[in-house]
Parts: sequence; structure tokens; C-alpha cells
Amino acid sequence: MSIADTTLAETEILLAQPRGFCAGVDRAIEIVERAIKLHGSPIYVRHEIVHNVYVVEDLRKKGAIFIERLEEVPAGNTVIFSAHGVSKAVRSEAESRGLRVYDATCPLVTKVHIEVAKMRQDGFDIVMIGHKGHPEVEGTMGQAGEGMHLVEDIADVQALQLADPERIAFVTQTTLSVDDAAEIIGALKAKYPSIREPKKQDICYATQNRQDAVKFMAPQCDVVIVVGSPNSSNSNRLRELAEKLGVPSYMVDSPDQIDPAWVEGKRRIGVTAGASAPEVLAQAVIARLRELGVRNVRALDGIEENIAFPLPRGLGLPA
Ligand code: 10D
Ligand code: SF4
Repeated sequence: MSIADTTLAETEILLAQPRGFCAGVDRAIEIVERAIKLHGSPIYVRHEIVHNVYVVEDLRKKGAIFIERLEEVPAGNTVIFSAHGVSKAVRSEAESRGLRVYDATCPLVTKVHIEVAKMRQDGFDIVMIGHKGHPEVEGTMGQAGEGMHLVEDIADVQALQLADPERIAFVTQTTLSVDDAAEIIGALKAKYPSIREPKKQDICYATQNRQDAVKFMAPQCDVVIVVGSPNSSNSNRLRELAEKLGVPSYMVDSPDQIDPAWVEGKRRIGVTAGASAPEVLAQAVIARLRELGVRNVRALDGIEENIAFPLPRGLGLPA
């Protein structure tokens, strides 16, 4: 018997439900794979299709080339917009260059783009709650030439100076912390009582469900491991949430990043995965914890998601 066996034999892994891929990520990856099959490689993808190192590397091996600026796409080629969406300016640049475009923007991000366009048409200024520099925020802010105001926190709300407080609305990034967003929305409503809000909240079902699952799991755990890449907003929010619930929490891209000291002497280890992290990585994390001596794994109860989004025209037939 190894030393690890004696220390972790009684330890249990709790697996969050739901975890991992959401419908928007499934669809975005499928779009890249089908485009490569249909047109051959290379296929250019503007920005990481989703924020996950493993997914991006896998698609690179299959023939995808990831770029940040459309000018990197040679004339006559195909480009795919990432699941996070793009601004109107990027869309028109692709059009004016005559590139073949497949749009992998998640339909739930597109829903926010449509809200922005409609409210700008109605003459509203729009406050977006989101993280500065994130591609989804750039894409959504870029649905209108002017009248967009980004706030990241309550201090930003306090600093806002808007010309007509009677004609303002707000939208949010889809992957925010549900609780932090509620506080910021509270501050907005206190300052601008007639602010118009989205009919259905912009934080998506997958973000909500994964955060709810961590709220259920973390209080039962001594440590939480989140599978996700450092630039993944929704994965970071899961780690932060577990930490806010008082549980030491770590985010890993792969099982080799697990420090055995994190789990030493712990009775229950919670495992979850961000919306862009594949199940194969969650299983690899479990396998690594088993190697360290953990014997028991228990999948927690939680919502079963059965949402799927249709593929864009031209890629929808069986590949
Ligand atoms: O950073 P993030 O959470 O927005 O994106 P990630 O690619 O990690 O997950 C999928 C979420 C998307 C595309 C935003 F809706
Ligand atoms: Fe779409 Fe939500 Fe997934 Fe983002 S996290 S891709 S908005 S389903």
C-alpha cells in the first residue's frame, strides 16, 4: 500500500452536475469541425473558438488556424467567428473582404446583440455590465457606434454620467457571477429607477446552472477543483464562487497541474468544469486523484440539460 493510499483511501470526490460543455460550446466546436470537413484545411478562426487550451489545440491539429485580426486571413479563405461573438465592424470587414464566414457566436450572445440594436433604435443609451477587454464585451459593445457604457462594478455605476436618465437600458455579459451582477443591477436601479431591463436575464442558463451546482457542492467539500483555462470567464467565476463559500479552490487546465498538497488530508474533493472545458479533462482529473489514492467518486444530483442549438445554414446536414 502506498503512502497516498493510507491518507486518501477514505476521501470522496464529489462531481458537480451540471458541469462542462454548454450548448453554445458544443455548437461552436461542431461548426469548426464541419467547416474543415466541407472545405478542407486550413480554416481560419477569429479568436479562440472557446477559451480552452485543450479544445484549441485539438482543432489546430485538425486544420484550424486561430487568428486575432481578420487581416491575417488570406483573401478567398473561410473564417469562423468565435462563440463569444464579434462587433458590427468585424462583420462588415469580413464582408467587404469577401471572406466566406461561418458564425459560431452562441445564439444566447446573439440574443444580447439583438437587444442592443433594438434599444439603440428606440433611442436608449445602454449600460453593459461586463469585464473590460473580454471578447464578448467587445462584440456586444460593438453592436452600436455610440451610446454604450461599460460598467464592471458598483464604483463604475456611481461614476456614470448619462444625459437622459429616462432613456437608458442595461444588458450584461452572459457569463458573469449571478450574485455580483445582481448587486450591480441593484445599484443601477437605485440610481436610475426607470432603467429598462432585459425581458429575460442575459446571464445564460449554463452559467446559472453551473454556479447553482457549485453552490450545492462546495459546502459539502474541503477543497474544490475547477477544470478550465485561465482566460475563461465562466470557469473563473466558478472558482471564485467556491472560494467565496469558504472552500479553498483551484482552477486547472490539465491533471498535471494538480498539486498533491491541495488534497492532502481532505475528506471531500469537489470537481467541476467550466462551460468550455471538455469532459475528457474532468475524467483525467478524477484519474489523477485516483492515482493519488482517492477511491470513491460520487456524482451529485443536479439539473440535466438537454438544450441544443441548430447549426448555421450550409453546415447543418449530417457531415
Ligand atoms: O470566457 P467565457 O466564459 O466567456 O468563454 P468560454 O469560451 O470559456 O466559455 C463559453 C462561453 C462563451 C462563448 C460566452 F458566452
Ligand atoms: Fe452560450 Fe452560455 Fe455557453 Fe456562453 S456559456 S456559449 S452564452 S450557452
